[in-house]
Amino acid sequence: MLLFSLKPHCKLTFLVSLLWLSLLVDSNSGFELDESLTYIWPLPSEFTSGNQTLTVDPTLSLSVLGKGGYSKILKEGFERYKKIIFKHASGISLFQKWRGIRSVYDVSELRIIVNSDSEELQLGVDESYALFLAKNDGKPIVGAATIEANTVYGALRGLETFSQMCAFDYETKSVQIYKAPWYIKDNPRFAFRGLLLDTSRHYLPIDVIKQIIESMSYAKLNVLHWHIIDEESFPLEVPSYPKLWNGAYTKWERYTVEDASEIVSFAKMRGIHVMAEVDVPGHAESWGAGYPDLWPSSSCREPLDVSKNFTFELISGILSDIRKIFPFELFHLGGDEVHTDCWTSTPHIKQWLNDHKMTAKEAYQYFVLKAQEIAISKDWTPVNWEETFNSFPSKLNPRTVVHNWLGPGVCPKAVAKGFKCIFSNQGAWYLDHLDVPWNEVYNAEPLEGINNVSEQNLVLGGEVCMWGETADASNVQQTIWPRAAAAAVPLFLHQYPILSAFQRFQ
Ligand code: CP6
Repeated sequence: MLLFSLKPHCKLTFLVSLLWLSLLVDSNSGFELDESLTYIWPLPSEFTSGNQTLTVDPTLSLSVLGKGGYSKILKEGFERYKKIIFKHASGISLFQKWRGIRSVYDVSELRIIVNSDSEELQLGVDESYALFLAKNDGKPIVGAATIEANTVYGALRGLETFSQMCAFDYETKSVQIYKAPWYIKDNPRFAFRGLLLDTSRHYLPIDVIKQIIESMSYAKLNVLHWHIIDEESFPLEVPSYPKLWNGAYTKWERYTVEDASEIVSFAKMRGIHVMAEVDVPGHAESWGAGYPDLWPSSSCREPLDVSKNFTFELISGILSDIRKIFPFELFHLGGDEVHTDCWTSTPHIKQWLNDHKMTAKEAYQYFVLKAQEIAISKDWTPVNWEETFNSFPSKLNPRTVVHNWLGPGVCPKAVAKGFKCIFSNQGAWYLDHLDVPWNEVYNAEPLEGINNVSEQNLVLGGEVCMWGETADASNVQQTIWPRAAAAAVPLFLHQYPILSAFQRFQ
């Protein structure tokens, strides 16, 4: 419209400037790589590079060798990464048909050797891999691109690295790997590299959760801590107690058993564990929407009524039902922020405390230990927030994993007593704290204050927490990243570059 209303000479100027503009945009779209840097995040533990440039065939094929043989996890993983690597593939083939340039590629086949055929995904599963990339000099021994791993999950980490090494070159319209030959050996520092998602404060649609899981794999994070329910809403279907999800915000903001299972298998395809949390006895008000007997009284609704057998029957029922959904060996029982005022002020509970000669604090311990026994009886290892350890360290089941959040000091104390620990210091790794800059996330050290190697080995790893009070489907990804990727570095690397060089920008 604008063009037709312009005078002819203006029209020409306008078109010429449009042309310039498009050229400018075009030439700017070729991102300049700094040759001195290695564009892999987190950086692999060991690598050497050279000065060759390899071209990658857009019809790149996969050949799987070793015991791994045919594996759906591997094949689907390869197809996912191929789409990422050749995002511009349609551009490539059109251009090449037109100009008839390059038809010989350095990398036409990716060989993946998987040594074990077990696809069991347990904590500490071997995620190591080696990646070799070089110009194929015609010798039949190794292909130009080879990933070797002990498990399919190690191979997935190798594929992630491979995809990060492939760069689209806007000039030749081809995918290239710079600085070959590459020899990479990589192995994560911690077995537990987590992200907490909270679907109680704001419901997150299944597709959003899947996108988050997919993005976790880009930073090699491997545990989704699913804080499914809390005081605000109970979005999960529990078949044995069908009124529990009356506590959902609406009937559209719910997860069926099938939805939850779909999330778990989506995660497994990416080598990601799902650790579910049922937070008791605090943070559970929403349970009473369906079963008001769980509340101390209708006017005092939290923590769950410690005096009733029904409370523990129901916890056992929930855990039995969801055991079928969550195969991961760790299960989070919460246990944080328990304010016992409703217990001491509600007559029948006050009476019960008297009869059992318990203080409110002892009743808190009684509740947590009973919940732990239930989880253990379902063959789960219980995880509890640090208040449980801070309140009764010598009473906790010795298998308990202590989950830090209040400050940096608890993991050193917990491991000194022989407990396993997960690091989530809120000052650094609570992603809802928007004022924490990425370099502080990067600088948090899960082993801080732990000097003895056998105690260091009790730290399973750490987790960044995306609490849901101030984040919903519209902004959750933007709040998680890029800072979650900053935490991925101390979680993945034994030795990582210190940040002092960057700190002057702060
Ligand atoms: N919900 C639950 C929360 C928090 C915790 N547990 C929390 C507390 C303080 C901050 C952020 C989150 N919202 N169930 C603590 C583990 Cl600053």
